[in-house]
Amino acid sequence: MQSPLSEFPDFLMKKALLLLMGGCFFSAAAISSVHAAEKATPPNIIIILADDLGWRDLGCFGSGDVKSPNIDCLAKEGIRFTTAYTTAPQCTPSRAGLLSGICQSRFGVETVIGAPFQKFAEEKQWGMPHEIRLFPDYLKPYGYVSACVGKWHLGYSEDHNPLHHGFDRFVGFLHGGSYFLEAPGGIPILDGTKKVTFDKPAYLTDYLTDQAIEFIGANKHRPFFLYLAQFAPHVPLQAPQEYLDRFPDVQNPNRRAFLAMMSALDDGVGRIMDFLKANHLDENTLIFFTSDNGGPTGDDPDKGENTSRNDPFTGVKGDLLEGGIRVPCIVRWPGHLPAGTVYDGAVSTLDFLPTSIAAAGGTPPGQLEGLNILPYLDGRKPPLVDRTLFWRFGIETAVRSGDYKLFRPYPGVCEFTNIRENITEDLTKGLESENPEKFREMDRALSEWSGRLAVPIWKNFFPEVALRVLNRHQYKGYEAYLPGETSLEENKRKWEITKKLYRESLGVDLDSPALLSKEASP
Ligand SMILES: [Ca+2]
Repeated sequence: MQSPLSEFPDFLMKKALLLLMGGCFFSAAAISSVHAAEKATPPNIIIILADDLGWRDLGCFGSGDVKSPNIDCLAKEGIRFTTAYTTAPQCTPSRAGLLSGICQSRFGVETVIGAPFQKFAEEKQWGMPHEIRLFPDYLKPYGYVSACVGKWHLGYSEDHNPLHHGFDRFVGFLHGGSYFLEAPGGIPILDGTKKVTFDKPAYLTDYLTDQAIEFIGANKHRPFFLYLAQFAPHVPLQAPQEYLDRFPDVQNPNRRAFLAMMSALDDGVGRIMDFLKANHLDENTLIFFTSDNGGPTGDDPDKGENTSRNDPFTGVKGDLLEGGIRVPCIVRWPGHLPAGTVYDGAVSTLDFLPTSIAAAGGTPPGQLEGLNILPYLDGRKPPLVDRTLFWRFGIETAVRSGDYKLFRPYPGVCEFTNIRENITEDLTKGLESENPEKFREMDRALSEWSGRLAVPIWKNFFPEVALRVLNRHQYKGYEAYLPGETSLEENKRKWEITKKLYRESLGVDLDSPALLSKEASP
């Protein structure tokens, strides 16, 4: 294993070399002066969140065909994390955890808002509870202005507009999905609360980049927080010809579109960096880049699959295997964090908020669950190797503690392994019998943690996720699957199939009030 801090002794040497090479390099500011600067001028903070981007889907994470020179450059100028986790394997709960700094299951935002509940979300005003504070509220005392640009997915009704959750500016869409080429069409793009009208066709990824740059330009003389939640590379797989033309030799149209979408996402990062540099803002800006969940691998866009890759991990968007929750992650803050390093310690998107508060000169309040990771990254504290992280997503639960992981795909079944040695989570390498003491300790911790969580405000299970985990454990014979959301009637049918699946295979009653909130049933 590479030590998280193994590259530190070479750090200054590397920086000098990079400066000499004149390419994509670290700024000349000295790390030794940074802690005084931390208190002087609060840095701008930018989170760039990709949607459904798998762990392998960047050049700097080893993808052979994804071209991401600008995102790779962030990694060369910052830290690349090999063991970064989101708090959930799907959009809504993952975003709720990231923006609040609190595990979303503590306040009932446990599964996704969307099919088959799309129609109920607005009517029942499901969304981020208003009493839970988000990034903008925590940063406001330090003089920050905040913008949410892109996908929200934390409530569709007007009272859940980001403007009602502390953001000063919002441009984007409230729903979980949109179109790339038809946008503006289909799902409305909002500027604040008003629907945007477009004079000419726009490509969503480029449009959101434009809006991000406009916000930065308008606020360059004060500290700003920009949450840029790009929709790429989520389905539908759509890209304009100019991006498709960059991949003329790719035969698979879905893969070609994915690569083109990634190219647009990467161009956007490059344009933002160019703008920051041109305005002398890039050195005093802390940037996080990550994905909201693991990739929905596979090649059937009708099932939400986008050809993304999570290898070497097993699992996909929707489950708590590594492929569902381990994501590519990069953090860049010149002069404060070492450039061009790789960090193997376990970090979480829950860490983004406390880290940002610390960077702004504050002390993260006790209710936040993540860590200020700055002292772990600049060598003031030892590597994060023994950390414990918990997950609950519907009936799936998991805990990682140091090198061990315990995953319960559904009640009564567990997978326990050394995740560092068994990164593919091969079921034949289970350790329950070899290390029963550790197993019992983690199992107890997981059920105690889970027992303290809130009852979900809504429940949303997917037959396809159930099928995957059942098949992994040799439950066969369930082929029923209704893709997408078509009508209320079909939604109800989909829900009935899900319930039947769990009841007959596992004896689990999804309508049980003890398991989940009754209120949320359609
Ligand atoms: Ca997602």
